[in-house]
Amino acid sequence: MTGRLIVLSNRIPTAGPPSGGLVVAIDELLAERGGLWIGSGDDFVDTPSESLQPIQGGSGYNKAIFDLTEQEHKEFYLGYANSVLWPLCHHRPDLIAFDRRYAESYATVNARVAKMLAEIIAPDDLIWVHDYHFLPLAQELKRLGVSARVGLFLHIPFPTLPDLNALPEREQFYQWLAAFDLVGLQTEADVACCLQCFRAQETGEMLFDGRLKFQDQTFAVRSFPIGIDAKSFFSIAEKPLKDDPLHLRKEDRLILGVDRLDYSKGLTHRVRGFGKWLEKRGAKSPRGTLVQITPPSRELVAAYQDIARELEALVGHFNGRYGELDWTPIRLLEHAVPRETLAPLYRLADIGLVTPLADGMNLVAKEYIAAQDPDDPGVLILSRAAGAAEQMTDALLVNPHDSEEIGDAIERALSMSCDERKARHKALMQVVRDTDIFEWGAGYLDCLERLEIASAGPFDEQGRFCRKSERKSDPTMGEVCRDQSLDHGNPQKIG
Ligand code: ADQ
Repeated sequence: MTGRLIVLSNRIPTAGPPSGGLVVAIDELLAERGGLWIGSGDDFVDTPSESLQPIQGGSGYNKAIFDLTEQEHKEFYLGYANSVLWPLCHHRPDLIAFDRRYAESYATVNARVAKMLAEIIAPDDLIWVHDYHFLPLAQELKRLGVSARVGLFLHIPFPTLPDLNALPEREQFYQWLAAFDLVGLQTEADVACCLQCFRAQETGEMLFDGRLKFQDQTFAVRSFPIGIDAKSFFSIAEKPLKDDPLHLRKEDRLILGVDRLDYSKGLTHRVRGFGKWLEKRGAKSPRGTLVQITPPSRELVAAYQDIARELEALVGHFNGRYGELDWTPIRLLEHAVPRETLAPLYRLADIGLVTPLADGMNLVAKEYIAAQDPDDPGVLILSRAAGAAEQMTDALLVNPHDSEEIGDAIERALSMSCDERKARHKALMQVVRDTDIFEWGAGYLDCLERLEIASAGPFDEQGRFCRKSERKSDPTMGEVCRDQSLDHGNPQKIG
């Protein structure tokens, strides 16, 4: 058993009890094993402190924040993280903001956070870094002589090799990642992409034990598909909404979209797809109303500023064209709604429409499934470009760029028999339950802790790390993946 768990994420819940799947999971993991959660504070300062500042709020563990200046918020967070790395990883190199000050600020903030961390890390601590805001952190810690194990989990897609070539700091990008002991990615497709990028480098090679070597660093890359707290989501969804906020007719159908306002979420393509369905809808078809709940995000980033206008124009166009005196086909809400409203809305919806153009996982797809009534479930229409599509193959999978295909999927979902809906939901619910947020957190940490023992095995034949629930005990090989045996496959000993 290793020492303390130290979690670093850009955001940290600073007030009140934790809410939201990821935050709850990290809170529970830390409460169970003790440790420290570090993130940036809510207020900007003129001169950032050189040490971490403890804050109240962790039950059974500690919390601390680091400062950012307003300039750093602009250049490190809105700049390098969200105007360079975010578009890079979401296949939009055309949207990358090429401003060298962003890279400088990113390096400065990461170096400062690493220095503050280095002062408090003990050699047997486990450091778990979240997301693209802190890619250089392990390299900085190593420079400072920290020997503790450091893992990264990237919540967004891994960039493709051609896209990575658009990054001015591409050389550093490889060094940043290789300095971690474990790079956790959402999907097997992301792992394949990461391996391809490293193997294309002169000094990149794959070792026999499945780890990667780059220059003088050796590290592991594995997929850990993130999940939700399915049980709690189901129980919130079961509580019906007070009064009927939608006022739809009994025979009307509800189609629901829930996403941050982001170009990666495919919102205009989605509305065009719904427009195709409206266009083809027969005179006797039921009315379908699309409720799209879309709170703004990163409004100060240039690439985000036109999306709302474009979306509003499209919604106005289709409502004008297909609406009737007593029916507005698309309702657009540009603000968040509380979870207590969102979960029962998912349950009411005949279709969950989740069509991002690129997405690390997409938790809305999993929340929609968890919220359904198993005896009369709705249908999930899911983009093939969402990480979730790798696991949720019983959804109606669509090409998010093709509005015709989205329109046809809506028609198919609305006419699907109850038996087919139930069978698809059952299979999807199994996936959501088996890979929930707690399994994800425990699986990642288990892998990070076991790295020295036979390179973090066991892995299945696709190179995916097997979680505790997926393993069996083999008399000669120790713990192996359940679907492997000595006769077929290549189990790796871990203990
Ligand atoms: P996001 O891009 O934020 O997350 P997603 O996975 O869908 O995307 O999570 C969004 C969360 O915010 C969900 O829990 C959802 O319920 C909530 N939310 C979204 N719109 C809302 C609204 N209008 N009102 C209230 N709540 C809303 C990033 C990556 C994803 C990855 C997650 C987790 O981009 O690919 O799945 O991290 O790793």
